[in-house]
Amino acid sequence: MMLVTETADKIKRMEIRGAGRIARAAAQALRDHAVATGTRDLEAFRSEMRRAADALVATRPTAVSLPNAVHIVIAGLDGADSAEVARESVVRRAEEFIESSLHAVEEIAQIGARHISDGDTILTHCNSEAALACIVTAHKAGKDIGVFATEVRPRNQGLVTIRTLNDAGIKTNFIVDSAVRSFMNDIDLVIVGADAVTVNGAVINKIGTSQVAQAAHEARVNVVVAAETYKFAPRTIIGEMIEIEERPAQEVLPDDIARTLPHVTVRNPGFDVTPAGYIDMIITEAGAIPPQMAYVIIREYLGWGIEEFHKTFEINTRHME
Ligand code: RUB
Repeated sequence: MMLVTETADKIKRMEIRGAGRIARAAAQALRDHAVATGTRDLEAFRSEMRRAADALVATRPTAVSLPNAVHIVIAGLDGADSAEVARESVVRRAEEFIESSLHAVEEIAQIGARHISDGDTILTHCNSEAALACIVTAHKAGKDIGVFATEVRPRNQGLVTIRTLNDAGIKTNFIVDSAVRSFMNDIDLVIVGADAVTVNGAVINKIGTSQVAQAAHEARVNVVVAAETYKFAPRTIIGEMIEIEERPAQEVLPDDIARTLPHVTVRNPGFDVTPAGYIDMIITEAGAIPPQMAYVIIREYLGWGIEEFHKTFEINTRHME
């Protein structure tokens, strides 16, 4: 479990962060763990891999890319008839997932870049490799663009974003989160990433995204979400909600100050929900879709319909009829 524990710790500490990177790191950890687990006993191998899968999924609750990736990688365990076959399946599926994830980001970048016009000013929030890939690809295509990037309190992911934009040679304005509305009239397009997309087309992303989207909506600025299909949440089909991670108070207010304020409670949700009505389109590797088509991605692309849940979890359908 050492490799898995190491990766799980890095995800927990946010040394590995961002929904796509977390998913690929989990797939890689499962692959390495499968190779390192030498047992020839099928049952022992299965339970070892399931333990590893659970440890990875338990690290952070919101990014659906994580359980989706883990599910994809270990999906062949049940059907395998020997430890060797099961091991091969985990290795193959993990490698395929990582490759397809990288490919998806490239695909999204191409589609997203076409939505960016010469002369556009784009606003992005947090640090999303999918959103940044669209912006950098448009810039590389010779479009003259500028970017506003937010700071992203309390973890300052905006610093990572401006480093990437700067290194690509893109003119960038760095603003505090609360300045978004002040600059919205200068913005042509908002592009953000996603940690999860629900069946009704709502997007869960870094805290503050919904305020950005609301300000954009008011100013008639289009909001585009760049999200690989493995960020769509199958379990929202059966009514499950996405858990919003509540992070430690110390990220917002140091303990020595908090101790002097006994009546003050810090609230520190890591993510928020942007309703479909504020989103113009979601760009996936399967093409750009209106958010209202999220169900189609979950069903046709990820292969999860209500029937799959019946089979997998033996849901009692009588209540639904
Ligand atoms: C990261 C975040 C990103 C999405 C999409 O939050 O909200 O916008 O994960 O990123 P955190 P990507 O820093 O808390 O992990 O496009 O890279 O998957």
